[in-house]
Amino acid sequence: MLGTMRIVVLAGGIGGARFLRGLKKAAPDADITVIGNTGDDIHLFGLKVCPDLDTVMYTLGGGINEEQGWGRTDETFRVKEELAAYGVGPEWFGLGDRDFATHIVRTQMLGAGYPLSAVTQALCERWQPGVRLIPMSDDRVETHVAVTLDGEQKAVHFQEYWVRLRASVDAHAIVPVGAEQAKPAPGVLEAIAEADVVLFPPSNPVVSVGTILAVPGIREAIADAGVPVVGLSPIVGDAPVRGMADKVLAAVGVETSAAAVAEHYGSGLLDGWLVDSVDEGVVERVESAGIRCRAIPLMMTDIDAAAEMARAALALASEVRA
Ligand code: FO1
Repeated sequence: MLGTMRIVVLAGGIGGARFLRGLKKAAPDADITVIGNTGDDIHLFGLKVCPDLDTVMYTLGGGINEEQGWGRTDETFRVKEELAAYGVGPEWFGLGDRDFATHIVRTQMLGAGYPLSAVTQALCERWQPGVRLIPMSDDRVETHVAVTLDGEQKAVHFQEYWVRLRASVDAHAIVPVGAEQAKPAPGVLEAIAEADVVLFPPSNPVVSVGTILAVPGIREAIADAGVPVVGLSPIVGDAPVRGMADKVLAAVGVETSAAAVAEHYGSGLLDGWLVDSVDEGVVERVESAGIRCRAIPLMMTDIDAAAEMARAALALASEVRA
């Protein structure tokens, strides 16, 4: 390919961030735009928290808590303890002191009238993630999960479902509240139109990539861009590599398997799909759905493993382009 390769990646939290770290290593000269999921965002203590944007920013900027995969390194929880002493919760969400500073700056800028995309750019001035990180939308979108608790049907915020309930109850429905009215943030559609390749990392297909695709215009722009779209399965064997993809896939009627997730995206969107070596057996099924498929190791055990996955995704992209 002549010139700088322009890559657009739709990213959720941990899986997206770790894949991006590998992609940067695999394609150091590429121009990478990350469209981040903001459906996980939550307002707590009067502050706006954007877990997925922050996970990408901290991971690529060297500030992430590696073991946890979210939050800051060397974290302390003094502020949270003091809030708890006032009886102010929620106690189930772990916000550390260093992380708090990010949310204070973000909330202050939003209050001053800056859109989330401009705020994210300002936060990235510090972290220098080496990619252009854009929220999917400047408009508020909040993923809610319909559950039955104590015999009662109710909708809870995604963070409450995942962090407080630990996805221990079935999800009946996943609703990206506000998505229908949301507009893609400035730069999102332009980046897609100018991309040479679009990648879906092994992020959650429903609450991460699915939420981004639910913003009107984004799915259409990707399908119409006329460039290879390649995804990596977040399901290995019959289980999610991390997180609760099985619970939220069940809520949208999709079986937890690498092949079913590819079919869920569909050949109208996806040109190529990478599955783990243990799922070699589904390659034929995915290909018969009109999606080019390869089986390779998909465990991001370290940066080199993630870089190998990124190389395979880019190789599959050039293969489907040919
Ligand atoms: N995940 C947890 O399991 N427990 C937490 O207390 C928690 C706090 C938290 C604070 C800031 C942040 O950026 C992320 C945080 N996460 C926490 C991760 C987050 O809940 C999810 O993993 C993502 O939203 C899913 O992509």
